[in-house]
Amino acid sequence: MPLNLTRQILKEHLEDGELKPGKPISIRMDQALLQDATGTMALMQFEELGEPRIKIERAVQYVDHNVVQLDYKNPDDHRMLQALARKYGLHFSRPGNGISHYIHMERFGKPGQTMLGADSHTVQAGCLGMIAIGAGGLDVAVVLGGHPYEIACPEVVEVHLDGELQRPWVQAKDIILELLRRLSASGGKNKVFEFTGPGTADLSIPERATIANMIAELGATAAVFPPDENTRKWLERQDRLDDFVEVGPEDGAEYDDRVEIDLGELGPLVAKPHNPDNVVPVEEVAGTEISQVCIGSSVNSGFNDLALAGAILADKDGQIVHPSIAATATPGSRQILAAIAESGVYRQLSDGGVRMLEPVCGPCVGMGQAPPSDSNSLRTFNRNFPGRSGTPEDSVFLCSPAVAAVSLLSGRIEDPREYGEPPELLPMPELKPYVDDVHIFAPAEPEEAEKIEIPRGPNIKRPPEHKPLGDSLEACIATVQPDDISTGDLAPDGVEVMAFRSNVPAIAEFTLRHRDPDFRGRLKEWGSGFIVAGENYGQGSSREHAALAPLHLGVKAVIAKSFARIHRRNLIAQGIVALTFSDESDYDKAEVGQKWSLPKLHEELESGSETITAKIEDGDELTLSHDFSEHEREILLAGGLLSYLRDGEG
Ligand code: MIC
Repeated sequence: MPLNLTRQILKEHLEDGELKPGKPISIRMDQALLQDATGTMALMQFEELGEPRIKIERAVQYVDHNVVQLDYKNPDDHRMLQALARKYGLHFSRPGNGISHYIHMERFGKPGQTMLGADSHTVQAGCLGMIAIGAGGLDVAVVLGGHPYEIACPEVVEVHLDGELQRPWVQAKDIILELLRRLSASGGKNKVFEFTGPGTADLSIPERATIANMIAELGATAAVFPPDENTRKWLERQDRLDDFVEVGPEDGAEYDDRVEIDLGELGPLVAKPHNPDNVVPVEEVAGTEISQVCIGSSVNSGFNDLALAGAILADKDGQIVHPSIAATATPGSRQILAAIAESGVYRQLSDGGVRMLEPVCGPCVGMGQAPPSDSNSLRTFNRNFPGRSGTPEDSVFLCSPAVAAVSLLSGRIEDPREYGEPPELLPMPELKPYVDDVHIFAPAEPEEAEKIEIPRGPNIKRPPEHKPLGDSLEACIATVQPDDISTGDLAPDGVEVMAFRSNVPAIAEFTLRHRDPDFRGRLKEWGSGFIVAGENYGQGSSREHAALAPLHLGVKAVIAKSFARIHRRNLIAQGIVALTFSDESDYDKAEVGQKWSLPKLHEELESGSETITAKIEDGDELTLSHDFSEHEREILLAGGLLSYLRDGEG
């Protein structure tokens, strides 16, 4: 059977298992990506593995998330990360270089390779034809140690793009918003989306990057854009022609499923609060008053994204950012910053009244630029989960740079097709002068590395211990949560909370603070507890703090209608049992404070039973399910992935 590209890459990297959708497979990883907010825990867990150096072709530690230096906490993390990277063999990208995903696409992504990253948007690198997957820090640590990564073999969905986008008013962002509209935030679970067709060939690499990045919002495993002439040209401009590899789907390649989009039919779309899949045509929200417009983030921070807003502001005399709104623009990387500065785009934006931000994640993760109370914010970002902007009762709309650019002028959401004649963009200057890696530091040589001492500040605490599972579990239900709880509900975004990413006891104090403020108090009183939740529990980011913090508070099991892929795995890796209801209506039986037990858990996991028996204190018995692989059952029995590997069972 002719193979699609995803299958070919998986086959070439397969260490164990069978390439049958749903079956567990272990994949060898060529590269790893870490960022500072997840990297501290990942590298401290790597230290626990006791390996002297990483055993992977290329790993890069970026600093782009926790860059607000309000006090010593974030800078202490960065200093530790730089030393850890130097010692253990990772490259280190200094703060100010840009957003990890954007730089990785510029400098390191390679067609045909695999990558695991401690960030859900690692998938962005799929724009260059690699399989790049987001994961929790511990899984990345284990991959750095030379182990393969285990996942359920994904289905491969062909996304066939026909026709042409009506640029500049309809953009790549609208393609991914359309996929979200059709398939929903959980519609990509255990799937890789491989893009084909003439509409795909027409997309630039940054446009593909926007789509690949936000494939994470579908809960998908990865996105793959088979490399082509555009990929070759991109790598050539980056002085990396040698990294180009001619791979692609075989003629007549088969896929497990297919989605078709006619780009000519597509109009501008907007995701309304509070989920990226809450997508409507722009007409439906046009006229909505806004207090803020933010352009940039790991998506839509390329040259053309910023140049369009600049050109609109410079298009007619007196056209400025409307006085009732605040606007920001973020370039994706130092290269883009240099390009907008040299071309004149920076000046257009700044003269027009846009606040120019440094190339970091910034407002996308609530690092500043929180919107005012009771107002709407329009952003070209990838997520709009409640409170993510830093304002608890926020109302964030996601859109393309075209919608954002025209809305700057009126202070209301506008349909860009009504703007009239599109303005001319300033041309992008030659990239050559900016392509260098002087700010990406290579690791130390092994002899020097041995002597490097790791500096740790007072906010840096070692990762929690894993304890082997007992025969059974018994605990009270500590909270009952609805569908679509995001990892941001469990470990919130923003300057205040994210500064505790290397301090699990401290970050645990913020768990579910908006959803259930008494949750922590209950757990402290009881010492342990279970979480009950609806569908798609743990959607969104890869932050394993959403598992580490509950673990610290005493959460032993989460019983949900369904889990998002990365968070499910993070729970297991940290030794928290992630179970589902065999009969979803049993969810309604759960009440806070009620005692539930899993009386035969150890035996059932050990024997490979497909179901787990649960009892409610009043005598009701129910059946729970799981989809643990054999390894995952062993990991849970050992109390977590670290103890599983340390005890030599891996
Ligand atoms: C995100 O976009 O949600 C983040 C912040 O990049 C996270 C990583 C983190 O929480 O540090 C992600 O996507 O995994």
